[in-house]
Amino acid sequence: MIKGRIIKGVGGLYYVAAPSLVYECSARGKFRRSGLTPTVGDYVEILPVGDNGCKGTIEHICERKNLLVRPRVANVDCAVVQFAAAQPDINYELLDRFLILASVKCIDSVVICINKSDLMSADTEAYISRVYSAYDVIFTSAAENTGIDVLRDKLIDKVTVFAGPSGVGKSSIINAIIPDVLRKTGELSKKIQRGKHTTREVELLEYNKNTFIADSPGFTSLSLDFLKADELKLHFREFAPYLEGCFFNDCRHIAEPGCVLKEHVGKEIPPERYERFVDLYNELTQK
Ligand SMILES: Nc1nc2c(ncn2[C@@H]2O[C@H](COP(=O)(O)OP(=O)(O)OP(=O)(O)O)[C@@H](O)[C@H]2O)c(=O)[nH]1
Ligand SMILES: [Mg+2]
Ligand SMILES: [Zn+2]
Repeated sequence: MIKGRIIKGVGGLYYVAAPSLVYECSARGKFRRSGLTPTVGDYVEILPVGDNGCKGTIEHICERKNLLVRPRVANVDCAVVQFAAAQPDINYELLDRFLILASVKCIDSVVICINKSDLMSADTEAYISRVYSAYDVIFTSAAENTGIDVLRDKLIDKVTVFAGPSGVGKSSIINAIIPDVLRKTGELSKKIQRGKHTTREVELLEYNKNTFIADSPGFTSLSLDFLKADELKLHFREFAPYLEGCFFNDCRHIAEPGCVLKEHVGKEIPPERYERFVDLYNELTQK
């Protein structure tokens, strides 16, 4: 058996990157019958078939540490949540939703990438640096090729998914990170599309042997309906030190007297983030 990782799936065939080459694999029927669908990002064990040496069958799918639904990718190590400093303006509510989703999915590493920094006002930069100081924020410009090296360094030896609204430059940034993506992924790859994303198939683009990047089509909204309102607070990173110790043991940190967390709003906790927490909490309790 050879171990590898699914980097692309097209029409029932899976491309599995193994140490020496990429195998084109079909999946055993047992997976279909058990409802386990091989997924891009999966670690798998394959058996080579035939005599030309690059075809195989997937025999085993290793347990996943996580699974994103859109784009559908398993075993994601890092999420780059990307917005543009301008054109389009940042939708902070959507940005917070992405951060919450990354936390829910137990993605270890989260980077906020603010692209189009060539168009950024001093106000926007100051706002983001203040409100998101609990997160890793990188300012980039694909147009001026700045910040790319810093961002790339964060992604080494990880599987990273880029997410963000349409038109913020996700594909442009990935092209800048992997300028030789066509050569690196050979015939499996097609040019990453700029502008409106048309392809629905997700693909892991290889930067090096252990470093893969998945692009995604732009999001305009992100539903968090599956989340319990009382769990929401766990996904605001800067709340963590203040979740315990309120007057009421089951404090929701909304309007209770003696709320320790609220005492820190405007100090360690940015008021904007707390307000969006309350809005989202109310949304989740009304569903
Ligand atoms: N000024 C400026 N424009 C940029 C920058 N990066 C990308 N753009 C432009 O922004 C537009 C959208 O870029 P894309 O890379 O297609 O954006 P995307 O996020 O992949 O969009 P979708 O695939 O639709 O989700 C293109 O016209 C790019 O040339 C940047 O750093 N500065
Ligand atoms: Mg794109
Ligand atoms: Zn409280």
